[in-house]
Amino acid sequence: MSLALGTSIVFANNLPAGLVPVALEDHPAFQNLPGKHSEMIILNDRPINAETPPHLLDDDVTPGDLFFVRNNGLPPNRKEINLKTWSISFDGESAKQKKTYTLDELKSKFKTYTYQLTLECGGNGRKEFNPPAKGNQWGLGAVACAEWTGVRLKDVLQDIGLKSDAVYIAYYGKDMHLSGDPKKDPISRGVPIPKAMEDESLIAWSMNGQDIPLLNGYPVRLVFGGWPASCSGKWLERISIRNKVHDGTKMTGQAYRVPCNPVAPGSKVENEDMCIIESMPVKSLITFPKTGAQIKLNQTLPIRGHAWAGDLEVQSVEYSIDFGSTWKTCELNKPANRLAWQRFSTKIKFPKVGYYEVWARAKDSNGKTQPMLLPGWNPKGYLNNACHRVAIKVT
Ligand SMILES: Nc1nc2c(c(=O)[nH]1)N[C@H]1C(S)=C(S)[C@@H](COP(=O)(O)O)O[C@H]1N2
Ligand SMILES: [Mo]
Repeated sequence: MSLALGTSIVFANNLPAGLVPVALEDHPAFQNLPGKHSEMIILNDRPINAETPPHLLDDDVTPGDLFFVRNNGLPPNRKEINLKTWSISFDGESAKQKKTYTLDELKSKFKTYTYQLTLECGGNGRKEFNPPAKGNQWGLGAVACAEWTGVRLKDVLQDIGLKSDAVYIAYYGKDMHLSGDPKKDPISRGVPIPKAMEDESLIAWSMNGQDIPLLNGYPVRLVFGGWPASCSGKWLERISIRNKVHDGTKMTGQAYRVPCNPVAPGSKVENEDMCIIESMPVKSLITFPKTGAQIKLNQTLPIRGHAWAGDLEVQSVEYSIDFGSTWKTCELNKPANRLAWQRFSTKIKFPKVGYYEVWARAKDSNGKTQPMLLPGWNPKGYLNNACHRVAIKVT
């Protein structure tokens, strides 16, 4: 916690176990995540989890200091990371050979690609679900779209050779389990082979032309745009090519899974009725203005934000100022490349003085739209893609 506060806690021995210093909840001035903006909202410090307020996600490409952090364990220390010797080993029952590449070998042997890729935590928006789900109470800001540079995972997999029975790739990172037990993984997930073989699936060493921030996986990580960000292994050391759906930590049971069929809120769902989350649902975020903005009656309010739709493209974005009763179309840009979020914008005139909410609603290329209030409840509180609501006062 001292790390997050940027100073030592003088009477730390007296701090009741489990009590989070109040400074971490609501005093940005005290917060000090290395390499991160001071207005990041820290949800937990062990492991570190921090989200970005929506109005700070206004850039087309999210800067590194504003990229959310979702850790399941303890990240490696920068001092333990040696760029010259860092390597990624490939193995598994469906690998034709075992092989290890240093980072330098990866960079020189394979062609480099750069894509803007959207990552969203599967639990983003969890705090709105009722009955509530355990876990980080993410608001809206566990999403970002950065420009990632690396090699295509498929080029490396082709160099290794996949047996015909290959089903899944699994990652292992250098972070440590919270218990400190080196035999336990904090998380080890992955993706099915078809997702691994997409052009945009990267082993990336650079975010926005710079080193990846330590908390986001420095020196190298996987990036699978459009899928729950939990698939995108950080501090990547090993990839295993599996002949079955990977069964690593947080792949099985209820983790990163939703009921295969809708259930009533509060239901208990058996493990065998839970399905792994793959492509994320269509969603949008208003990044300007900040909620609570005030304008004069005869002024025009510019609105803008981003929309994304998992593996799909966003077809349209609409806005409403009357609680979803009527909708008007926004301007919508094409994505910079597949799996990048898309900018939407419009200008709004309000009919009279008073309180309004601006709601945004995106539609994906299959014609699916965001739910206005909440999507189907699920036990772990994943996939909340409800419309973003921003409060406006017209005076
Ligand atoms: N090695 C490792 N990779 C990981 C994680 C982790 O804890 N350890 N967290 C996963 C989860 S749940 C998410 S949402 C994303 C978050 O990526 P970010 O911290 O760069 O935003 O990383 C994923 N990859
Ligand atoms: Mo996540």
